[in-house]
Amino acid sequence: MPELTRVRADAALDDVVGTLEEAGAIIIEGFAEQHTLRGLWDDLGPVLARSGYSESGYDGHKTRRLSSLFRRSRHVVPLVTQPLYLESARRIMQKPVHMWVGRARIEVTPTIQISATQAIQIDPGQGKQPLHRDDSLHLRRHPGPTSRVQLMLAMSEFTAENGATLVIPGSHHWDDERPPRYSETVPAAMPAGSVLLWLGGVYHGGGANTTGTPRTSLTLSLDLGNLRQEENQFLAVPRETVLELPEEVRRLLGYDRCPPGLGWYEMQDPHLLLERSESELAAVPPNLIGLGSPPIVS
Ligand SMILES: O=C(O)CCC(=O)C(=O)O
Ligand SMILES: [Fe+2]
Repeated sequence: MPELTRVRADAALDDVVGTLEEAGAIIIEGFAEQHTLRGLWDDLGPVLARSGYSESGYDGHKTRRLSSLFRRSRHVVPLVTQPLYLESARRIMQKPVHMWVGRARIEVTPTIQISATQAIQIDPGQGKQPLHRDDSLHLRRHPGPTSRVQLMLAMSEFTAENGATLVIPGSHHWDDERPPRYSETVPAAMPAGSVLLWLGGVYHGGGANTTGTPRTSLTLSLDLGNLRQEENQFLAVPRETVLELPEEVRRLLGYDRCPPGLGWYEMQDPHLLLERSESELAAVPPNLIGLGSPPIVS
């Protein structure tokens, strides 16, 4: 089995994008700053410890999961905005698409958005999770364009014995008839503070924890902006919290529209809702697609 490529947080963006496109996965060591990791433990650790086990075998009877992470911790922000993650996701998913509007050939570039957030703690005794592709949520067909780039932060060390995520490198190139096998996986063993990044079409699953201590992680996904978010971020993150976030993160949470015209509010860019009062918003002329007016050509 090919090993996972490992780089440090000072790696070049081109190299990370190249590895992700070819192998579908990469480990970046030293990704999270120490104070971010400590802050995540402070904010999420106690709540995670009180969270019950999942009811479903797929999610794990010995696995604790905690969601709504942008509501629970401001330390999630530097993870999603770390350029090796955010810019890789942009480069891989924000590919221009052309279309005809009348006789005008226009190119539009989709947005990307935060989809799901979870802290995942695999406790001793948890078995392997079934191998799966996370982009199956959107019924994607393979091989095909990538619609998700996912991050898994090791909040504690990941080892082959304690449940490190199992990954099949290159499996995003497979078609939809080939089933995944555990014998084809490699464990994403990595020190705390490292991340595994992988594409939505790559087969993976949580590993078994045969040790006496939990494996703790945080995962979040960036999806193409024209798909439904896995976790309903409008319900998960209250407006007061959204208002404290930088504009780029607000837009990633869904206060944005994906060209040519998805996600509008009052026929406008929904981010205006965060910037203006209702009455100011009513005075803004409708601009449904936000592309300007393509020329009318006979
Ligand atoms: O916890 C892990 O290592 C993987 C979890 C996962 O892939 C999932 O729940 O979709
Ligand atoms: Fe998964």
